[in-house]
Amino acid sequence: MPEGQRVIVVMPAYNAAQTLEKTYNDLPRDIVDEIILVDDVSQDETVEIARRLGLKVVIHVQNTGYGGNQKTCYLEALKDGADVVVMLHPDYQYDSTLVPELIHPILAGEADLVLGSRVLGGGTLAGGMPVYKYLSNRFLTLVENLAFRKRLSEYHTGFRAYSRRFLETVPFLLNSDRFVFDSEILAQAVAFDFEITEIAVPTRYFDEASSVGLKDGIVYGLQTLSVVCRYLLNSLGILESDQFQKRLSEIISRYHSPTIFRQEVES
Ligand SMILES: Nc1nc2c(ncn2[C@@H]2O[C@H](COP(=O)(O)OP(=O)(O)OP(=O)(O)O)[C@@H](O)[C@H]2O)c(=O)[nH]1
Ligand SMILES: [Mg+2]
Repeated sequence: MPEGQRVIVVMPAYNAAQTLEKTYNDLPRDIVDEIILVDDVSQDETVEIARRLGLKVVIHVQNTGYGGNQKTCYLEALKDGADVVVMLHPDYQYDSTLVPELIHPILAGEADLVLGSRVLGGGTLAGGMPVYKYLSNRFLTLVENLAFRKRLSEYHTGFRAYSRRFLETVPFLLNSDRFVFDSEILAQAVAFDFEITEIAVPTRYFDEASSVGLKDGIVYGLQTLSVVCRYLLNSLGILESDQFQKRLSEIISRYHSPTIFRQEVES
């Protein structure tokens, strides 16, 4: 809507019945053109609530995981003509009143990827982030900043905005179906040389806002380190990786391309 740009919010949802309506109510509707919720076979009333709220609902046949869910989210948003895509967890963990601030750098043409940083916001621990998650976040961020030659305050937020140009370029369909998808897409942003920026957002932790425990957290951390290694090996030319080299148009069936890409793709 702002400046003729179509803003679509996507929600990767899994058992979000307790928090979906609150998250929706905080969204500034005047700047959001469409909200898409992708349900990953929730066992609760997520789909019924989303339908009552009037969201566009896409239902997975089978549970794929958080990354798999995002793949559907972005494909749907591109098909629906998004210029800017906001990823918002329906677990009320992020302050959706801040969507205008989050998308501003993209609308202004200053960035293609914006991160809502809880570290930049300060009060990360006071907001309830468990100490072990905070320390791992700081450690992984340090490693990622060194590898990517950036100075971002955190890479592990789930509140992000992407430009259409970005989502039409990076081959995000090659990423994991698990939580590490979020780390992979950032490494792709660096590999494809997109401008990344961040805004400060508050930290909010409560029971329903987190399903990632110690075990999943460790898996996520180790997989993130492996993404960083793959990125470095690729950028040094030691081990080339399609994930950091192929464009989305090169990995998509040409029969689907016209519905996903705005410009015709040269083959
Ligand atoms: N599709 C899918 N989505 C999931 C799954 N588990 C969680 N989600 C969604 O992904 C979002 C993030 O999950 P969380 O468990 O809160 O993880 P997180 O926010 O990355 O980590 P925390 O910082 O611990 O909260 C939530 O909005 C869930 O609805 C899953 O198995 N499949
Ligand atoms: Mg969460």
